[in-house]
Parts: sequence; structure tokens; C-alpha cells
Amino acid sequence: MEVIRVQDVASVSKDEIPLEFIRSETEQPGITTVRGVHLEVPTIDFSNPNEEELVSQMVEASQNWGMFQIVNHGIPHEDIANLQAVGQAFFQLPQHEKELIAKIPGSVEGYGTTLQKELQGKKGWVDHLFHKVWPPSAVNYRFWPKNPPSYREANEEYVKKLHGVVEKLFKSLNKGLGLHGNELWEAAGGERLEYLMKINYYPPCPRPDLALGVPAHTDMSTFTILVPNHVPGLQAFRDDHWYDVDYIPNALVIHIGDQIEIMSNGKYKAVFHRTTVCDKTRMSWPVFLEPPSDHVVGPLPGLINDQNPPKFKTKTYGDYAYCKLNKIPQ
Ligand SMILES: O=C(O)CCC(=O)C(=O)O
Ligand SMILES: [Fe+2]
Repeated sequence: MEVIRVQDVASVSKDEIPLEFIRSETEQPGITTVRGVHLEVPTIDFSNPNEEELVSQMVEASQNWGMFQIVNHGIPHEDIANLQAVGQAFFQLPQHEKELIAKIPGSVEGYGTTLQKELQGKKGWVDHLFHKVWPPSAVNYRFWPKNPPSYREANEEYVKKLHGVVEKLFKSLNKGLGLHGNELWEAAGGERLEYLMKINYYPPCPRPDLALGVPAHTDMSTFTILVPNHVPGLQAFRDDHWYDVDYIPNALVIHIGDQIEIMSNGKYKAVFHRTTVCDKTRMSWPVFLEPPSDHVVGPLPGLINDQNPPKFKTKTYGDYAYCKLNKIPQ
């Protein structure tokens, strides 16, 4: 069966878009985005030598927004630029070349478009590519582009640099919960923690007021580390309103995901977010930090007592993901 990609739909959509991309009035970004109010997700300077201050900024951002941007994170600009360049080059390949690494039934990894329609039968204005990048035992190069030839090296260099950021985020969030050692990271899978790379490709859209890229959701990961391109489009939900997230050159966007919310027993909040589209091509590179699927995740025992009973079930990440993807209550 031939699959229609949004990139193809966009290339023939001049003024209008197909009905299945038109959101209901409760979702249309033209109606539901807050304008003229200056409220921003926090930006945190990762090089701040005052560790206590850094931790408290992160705690506050994780409680109030579930999202923040980090600057001075230590990943060289060149590594980020290379990651972006090879991803862009892949999406510019002729369609038949991209289809060589299309998803196969049952796989998360590969090139694709969300085929399963959402509840109201709507589709997002976005194509994507998923592949695991860490640990080496979880990597399947079958789903990595062979073209451009430097794709693999650019991704591996980025991941090498990413470890330091992952470690510092886990340690700071751990401290913010009053825990010792590296408990949060261990509880997330420790050495077995998987890094799932995604590239989102949002083609230009003639009706950005009516369509959405990725519809509103929380990430099911522990947290997500995202590189955007220079075209804005990410929005965060807070106090019943949608706010644009500014593009800050060289910043990384951090999303608190469901598993950190669960492990922290609700102290940290998974951010509800979505993406809008516009007349330019937007791309983003989120890396989802995920426990392995057989790993059991629940509220950390050290945070539970008579006054603070567990607010979430304890279950394997695989079970959690199955329920989430099939819209079954957890
Ligand atoms: O493109 C973005 O900025 C966010 C994408 C996103 O939320 C996702 O892929 O889960
Ligand atoms: Fe997301």
C-alpha cells in the first residue's frame, strides 16, 4: 500500500489544505494561542557555578512548566549544526530513497507519518524519522539513513556530547527531590537507559491558522532533550492557555516527560505541549530518554509515606507505552 507523506501533500497544497488536517475550533492555533502576554518558559544557564541556584531554578521550572531551555550546556555549536545538516539532507532526498527506511509493521523506528488517525480523525502536518542512538546494544542501523554518508558520524558525535547533559539533568533533578547519589537515573534504567532520536519535519503550510504539527500531548519519556531549527512552532500549555516557546539560538529545550512525573510522585510535571506550523519548513530533533521496556517504573519509595501516598501505578515502561499509544487508561 502506498503511503501518503505530508511532504507530498504540502507540495501540492497552494492555498487550501485537505479537510483531515483542519482542526476543530477548540484546537485551531489561530483561535487558541495567547497573544500579547509575555510569559515564557524559563531559560537556565547550565554553566552557573552556583549549583544550589541551578537546582532550584530547575525544580521551579519542572514544577511550574515542565519545560525549560538550557543555554551554555557545553555541546559545541558545530555538533548541533552537523546533526541538523544531515537530518535536513535526509528529508531532501527523493521520496523513494526515504522510503527505503520506512517503518515496518510493529516498529517504532523508521521513516513515517502518523498513520493512525487521532480520535477526531485528524492528522498532524508533519513527517518523522525515529531511530535509537544509545546504548549500542539497542541501536539498529537498518533505520538510520545511509544518505548523506556522514549521517551516522554526525549523530554519534552529538550523542557522545549529550551524555554530559543527560547526567547533569538527572543529578540536578535528583537533588531537587532531596535524594542521594544517582537514584533517579538508576530508577530510570541506569546504564540501560535508551536514547530515542526523532526528527520532525514540518513542511510549509498554507493554512497555519487551522492545522497543527504534533497535536497536544505529554512525552512518555523520562525527559526529552530537543534541538529545534530557527523556525518557531513549539507551544507549552500552562494555566489553561497555549504559549509560544521562543527560539533561542544554540539552546536545548527540555521537556519533563511522564516517567519523571511518575517517579517524582507528581512533584515534577510532564509538560503538555504541541506544535504549530507556518509558511516555512520547521524541523526539530528531540531525543527521548526512555527506560528499557521491561524496566519497572513507579513513584520512588523514598518519596512515599503516609502523608504522600503513591499517585501513580508502578508498571513496566513497555506496559505504560502500550496503554499510552492505544489510548487505554493507565
Ligand atoms: O517539534 C517540536 O518542537 C516538538 C515535537 C514534539 O513534541 C514531539 O515530537 O514529541
Ligand atoms: Fe513531544
